[in-house]
Amino acid sequence: MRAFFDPRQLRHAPVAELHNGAFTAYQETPDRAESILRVIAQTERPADRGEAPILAVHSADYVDFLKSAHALWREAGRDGDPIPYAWPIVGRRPLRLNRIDALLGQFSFDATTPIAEGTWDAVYWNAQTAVAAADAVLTGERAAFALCRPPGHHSGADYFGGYCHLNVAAIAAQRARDAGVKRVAILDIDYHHGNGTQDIFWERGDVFYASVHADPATDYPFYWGHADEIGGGPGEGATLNLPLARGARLAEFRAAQARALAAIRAFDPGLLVVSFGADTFEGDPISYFQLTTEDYRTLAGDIAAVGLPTVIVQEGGYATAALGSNVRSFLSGL
Ligand code: OKP
Ligand code: ZN
Repeated sequence: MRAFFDPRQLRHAPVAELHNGAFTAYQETPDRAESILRVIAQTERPADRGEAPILAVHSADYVDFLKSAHALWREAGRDGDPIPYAWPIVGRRPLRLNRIDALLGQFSFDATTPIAEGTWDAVYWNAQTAVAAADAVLTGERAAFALCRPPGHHSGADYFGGYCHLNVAAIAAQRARDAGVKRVAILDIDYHHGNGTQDIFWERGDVFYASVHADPATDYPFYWGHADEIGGGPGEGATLNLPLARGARLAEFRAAQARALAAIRAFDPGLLVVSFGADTFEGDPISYFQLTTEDYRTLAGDIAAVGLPTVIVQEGGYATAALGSNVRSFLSGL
């Protein structure tokens, strides 16, 4: 299977994050990509398709903000990496403020995700990696792997958070739509609900979003991913949320994924994007499912059996030493 990666994706390297009330070492490290690179025979560097595929998903003012945030933080006289800490709560009147502190809140939903000096460069190439994998499938490959890092599925059209800045799954899906694929499905099997992806396609009847994830009653991102969220307007019925209780093993996960795949089959898409997170692994340091390395091959086999051209984008997975093996297992099942 063709795999894509650009070494500039490593340039996003924040030092610390706010985790459970304290600053701890940033979990979403460049090492994660290195762990996957060690098990993949070869990766190709993506072509540069410019900002158009990014702007097909994200708003122009948000993209401008991402490019300038770190420099604005420095201009404000600050050391370290900007982390949002003040938000216009829902219902607050919209204001157009220029102060970096206000912009950080305007364009984010949580305080877990810094913007480091190299972040724009890294997420730009992260997006190109997703576009390249989509293009490979659009030109005849049965499946292609985008070694995305950082992940993307928590990022919405105009917000970052949850280690995500640009929504790589959404960018790949929209790329396929813009190439003429009439209906696209996204299967999100990261431990966490992909709130950004859901928001982006909430009112869209042409992109189906199905997610198996930890119940947001107990797990991040809390405010999205409940079973009664099914999409709105023309997108009503094109969102499917399948939350699972902590402790889920292969049997429960596989049954939920089977429901998602049945719904995707019924939607009859021309292309499938899989948001693959290996943070469902039993050894993951921030998650509470119990999948084994071998289980990923089984789950991928079920996905392959649907027979759709498939773009796999990497999302989470924080047991870094095992990450490569888990990804290899998953890709082998496809
Ligand atoms: C990104 B992806 C804080 C827990 C939340 C952010 C998790 C982001 C996961 N105690 N931290 O979905 O793998
Ligand atoms: Zn996750």
